[in-house]
Amino acid sequence: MKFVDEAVIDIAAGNGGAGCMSFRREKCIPFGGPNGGNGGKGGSVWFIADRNLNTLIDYRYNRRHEARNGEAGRGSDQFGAAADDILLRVPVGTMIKDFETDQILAELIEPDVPVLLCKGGDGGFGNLHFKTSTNRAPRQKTPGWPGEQKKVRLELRVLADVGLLGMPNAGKSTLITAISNARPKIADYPFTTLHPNLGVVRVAPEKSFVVADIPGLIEGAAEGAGLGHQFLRHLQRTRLLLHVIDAAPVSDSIDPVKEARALAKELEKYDAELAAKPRWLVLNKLDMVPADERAARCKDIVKRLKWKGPVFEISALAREGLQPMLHAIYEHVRAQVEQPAPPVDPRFEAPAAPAPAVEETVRPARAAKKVAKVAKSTKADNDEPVDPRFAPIEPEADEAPAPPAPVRRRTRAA
Ligand SMILES: Nc1nc2c(ncn2[C@@H]2O[C@H](COP(=O)(O)OP(=O)(O)OP(=O)(O)O)[C@@H](O)[C@H]2O)c(=O)[nH]1
Ligand SMILES: [Mg+2]
Repeated sequence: MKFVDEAVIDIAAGNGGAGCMSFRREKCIPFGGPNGGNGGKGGSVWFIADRNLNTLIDYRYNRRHEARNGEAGRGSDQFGAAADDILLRVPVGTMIKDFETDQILAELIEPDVPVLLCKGGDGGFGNLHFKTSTNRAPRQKTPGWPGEQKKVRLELRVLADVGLLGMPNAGKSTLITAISNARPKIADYPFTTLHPNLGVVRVAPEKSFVVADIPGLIEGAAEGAGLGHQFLRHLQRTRLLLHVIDAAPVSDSIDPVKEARALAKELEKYDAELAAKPRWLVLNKLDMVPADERAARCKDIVKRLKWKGPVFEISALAREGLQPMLHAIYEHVRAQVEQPAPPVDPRFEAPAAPAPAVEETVRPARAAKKVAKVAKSTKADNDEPVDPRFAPIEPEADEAPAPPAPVRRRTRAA
């Protein structure tokens, strides 16, 4: 099936139905009163991410999606029926942008969570709605509200943890075939891969991550050389880029270092944020290099590139050197994924905090309470609060009481 990762479509919600103006007219029932019903609500347009889709091809050929209008109200107290909403299914990872302003309207990352894009118009009021005790024969009614309409651009950005980046024929598809369940086409001519392929890599039974293989990138891709650089958008949601380099080019005129630098420049031109993502070097096709030359060749490439980040020396075809690389990637991806706290079942007690911490937090509070209680009781006993600065000084136990001061008496002179 053809892979399409971009489409422009028109979406329109339904208009609300008009309200009705009508009066009850029946033999022997004079002044029957108003009985015009309200209009129904127009249908809304929702988008939902579907795990079973991986291309936007349906939207390339079917470009206008409209929900139906709400039904108008009628006499005899009949309200108009609301129209059904429409649900447009897109692959997980689709981004919906306004065509005119390029503003992001929604990103469908979670599968099966509907997102409202165009709200249907509300129905108008019939004259029954305007009936009051003082206005018993209202002749008002309102038309329905118009539904929203939008022209949107759908862009698919695949959801992968790791992206493979490299010149054509570097061995990206061979690598994803060796490490995952993906089976893309592999051939010894450039641009074998024309659209992204996803593969799940299982490092251990419960440990896995997703890799994306994209078409090769060449110098001048920003100007449209090769397949251009539009498919780089599929790497924007990854957490790590693996820059695959053919360390054993077929001809001596091809310099892997020069090619690697050109590719880094193309990344910069496309998006500075993408270029700033963590990037690891993967030197491939080392089975083509004699064993005694391998170390020197790799060292030379790394030195000339002035590369400071991690480097892996592998052969995707011979499946050599893959395991250490996969474990390192898994650890990196795991460290970046935020682990949400496990939900606490309210029926069971929360795990107890360490004892000293509890003591520390509870003690001062209890102590403060005790002090307050004591203070209160003291206050109740003695009306006047005692200021410690003026409290009577108690003599110490071992100190002898001070002798009474001599009493001076005036003696009368005889
Ligand atoms: N000897 C050897 N050949 C390899 C290795 N990896 C890939 N190749 C060969 O290189 C050629 C290109 O491999 P692909 O995996 O199609 O390369 P690619 O990077 O996906 O190329 P594009 O899809 O065109 O961008 C094929 O003939 C592979 O057999 C390797 O480790 N050793
Ligand atoms: Mg390929």
